[in-house]
Parts: sequence; C-alpha cells; structure tokens
Amino acid sequence: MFIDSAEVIVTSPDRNFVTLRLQTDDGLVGLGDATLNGRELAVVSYLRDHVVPLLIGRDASRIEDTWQFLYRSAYWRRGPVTMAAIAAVDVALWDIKAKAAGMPLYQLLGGASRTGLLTYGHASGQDLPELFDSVRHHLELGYKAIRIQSGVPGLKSIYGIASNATFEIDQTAEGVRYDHEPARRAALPFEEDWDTRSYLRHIPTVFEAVRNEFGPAIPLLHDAHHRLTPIQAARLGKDLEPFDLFWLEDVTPAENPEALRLVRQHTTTPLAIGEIFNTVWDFQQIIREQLIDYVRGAVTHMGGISHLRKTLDYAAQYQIKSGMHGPTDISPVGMAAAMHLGLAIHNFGIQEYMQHGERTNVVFEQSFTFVDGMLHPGERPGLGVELNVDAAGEYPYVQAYLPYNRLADGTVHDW
Ligand code: EZ4
Ligand code: CO
Repeated sequence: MFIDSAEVIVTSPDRNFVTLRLQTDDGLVGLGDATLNGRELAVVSYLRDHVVPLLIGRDASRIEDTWQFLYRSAYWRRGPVTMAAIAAVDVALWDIKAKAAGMPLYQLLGGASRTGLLTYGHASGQDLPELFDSVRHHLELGYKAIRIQSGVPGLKSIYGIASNATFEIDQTAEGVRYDHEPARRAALPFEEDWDTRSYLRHIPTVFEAVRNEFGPAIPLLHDAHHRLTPIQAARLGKDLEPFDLFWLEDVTPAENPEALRLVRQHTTTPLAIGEIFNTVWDFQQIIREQLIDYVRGAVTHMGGISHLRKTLDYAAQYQIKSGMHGPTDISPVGMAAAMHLGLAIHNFGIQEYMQHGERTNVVFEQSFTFVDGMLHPGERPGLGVELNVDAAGEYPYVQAYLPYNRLADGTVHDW
C-alpha cells in the first residue's frame, strides 16, 4: 500500500480550512486537517513544498515511522506550522489504515471506552439577558455542559462573544451559524480592547447570576484566553470557587507553563491549558507536577493522533484528562479525529464542540452524530469524513486574521 498522490486542498466555505488528501495505489483516500487559524498558507507551503514530495511512494501503512521521519529529518522541530503539517499526514494515514481494515478508526485505537463523548458548547452575551438566551439555546440543542463568556462593562469588543463576530460574507445567511468564530475576513486583524481589572471584577458576578438562573448542576466552563498574570489568575480561580466550574481555561500565556504552580497554590478551581501547545514536551512539566486537570491539545495542532495519544497516555498516569480543543477552526476532519481518539482513550474528559456551518457540512460529508449533548464518530470505515472536492473548489481561500488586543493607553496585550 503506497502513497500515490498527495494533494493540499484549501477551501473557505464558512471559514478557511486546509486539508491534506492522500491516495494509495490501491485507491484508498485518507484525509488530514492542517488548519492553522490566520496562518493557513504557511502550513500549505510547508506541506506542498517540503512534505508532499517526501510522501510519494512511501509505504502508507508505516504511520509511526512516517511521523518520526517527518519530525526528526526536518531538524527544525516543533512549532505550530510544522506540527499541523505532521498532524495532517498522521491523521490521513490513520484514515487509510482504518479504511484498509474496514473499521471505524476508534476500533484501531483500542475500541470504544464509552458510548459517546460529553461535549460543551459556547454560550455568550454582551450582557446577562443575551447570555441567558444563549445558555437556553444551548440547552435546547442538547448540550449538557456550557462555556460561559460575557461582555465586560466599558469594553466594546472582547473575546468569546458571538454577537461581536462579523463576517464579510453571508454571516446572516440562513443556516450559517457560529457560536463564536473569532477570525475575521479582512486584510488586517481587528482590534479589540481589554482591561484586566474590569474583567476580574465582572466575571464572578456573571457566574453568580448564571448559577442563580440555571442551578448548581450544569457543568460550566470559562476561558480567560491567556490574559492574566499568575497572581491575577490565582485570584480569579479563588473568586470563582463558589460557582463550581468544570474548568478555567488558559489563565496565563503559554510561554511559562510553570506559572500555574502559583495559581495552583491558591485555588481548587480545575485548570485546563494547551490549545496552542504543539508537543508532549510543552505539557511535560505541568503534567508531571499535576498543575493542570485537562489537556486542551487538539489532534490538528499536536502532531496528529499518534502524538496526542502519547501525551494523553502520559497525562492519564497523573489523573489528568482530555479536553481537546474543538473550535470551528478545527475542520470536520480534525473533529472526527478527535472523536475517534476521545472514544478510545480511558482518560477522556470532555470535547469542545461548536458546530460548523451549512456550507462546511456540504464540503465535508460526515458520519458523526450529536444526540443529547453527546458526540459519536459513527461506524463508517476510517474517520467517516469525505471531502467533496468539487464543492471545496467553489470556495477559494479568503484572507482572514484573528483579532488582537490593546489596552486603553494603546499597549498591545495578549489576545
Ligand atoms: O481562540 O480557536 O477555547 N477556544 C478558543 C478558541 C480560539 C480559536 C483560535 O483560532 O480559545 O476560540
Ligand atoms: Co480556549
């Protein structure tokens, strides 16, 4: 079983996606997601210019060897571009292997450890009435766990609020619905504003209101999106303790993961981190020291199923669970890979699930189900996702960037 062709397909049905499509000499097709939000074309070049030529003629069954070859032969290791490219190859090869075996991929990963995957969706609002409506909407959709993001008085536009999002094309068209897609289609990144003191004052009042309205039982999550210092993060964790969060995410920036030591000393609010991490080494210390409770790494950005599985197996030894990143910038291919892995591993925690738009679901034909807030990848051989190449061709790449933050005095702040 040899790799006969390798194509990198860029499509932008509702947003940009980068997909690697491998085909073997016996006609099996494997897909891998290589989408890196706002930096998509760098991964396209990495794959097209430097990886695709190495793949043609390789034995498609040698997944681990191919991973090690791509990782070590480059010399320049790690980083989001490299690891997204390797992830796409890894996932496409797993897809092919499972199709060759005639099994859904989770069977090759050890079979199902559960009947379905608990998910969480994104509720948000500029103010409490808008937020409550959004929570109710998510409950109606079946979600059993909900992330809460709120506007902050005095700030015009901040991360995580669906009604802030603007898309150049058709955001209001029927069927197109995103909880929150932060990337905007424009030539320049959109500027948002930030004030940590206002945020820290306001967020506990939001959680108090949500608990009063929706009761103590529903798991609630919150994303601080890399904006706090360790001591600010410690205070937020403490202030949120009465509201029993499922997790508090990305409290401090990714560069100093050991900053979580200080946060941990002060709060029992569970911590999740790592959506922008790329390798097991980024997680090594914080897993070993038990500084986190959930690993946010995505298959798409962590070098694929092979490498994220190693990371999660390591985490399992410390009672740390998966909380794989699942925003709309993970394509249906990346989401399917996450579902198969999540179904198979023992230490599954929760899966983020935001739901793609209608056009995306036409470009990517999928077999997963979402019933009563639980995801299941389905029983089709492989990942269970097929790329409709003709439909993909109707939506060429559109330049889009993630926003960035400035403080009131004009200083650039972490976004
Ligand atoms: O900002 O996926 O938890 N989810 C997140 C996301 C990220 C985007 C970046 O591409 O933090 O909304
Ligand atoms: Co996040």
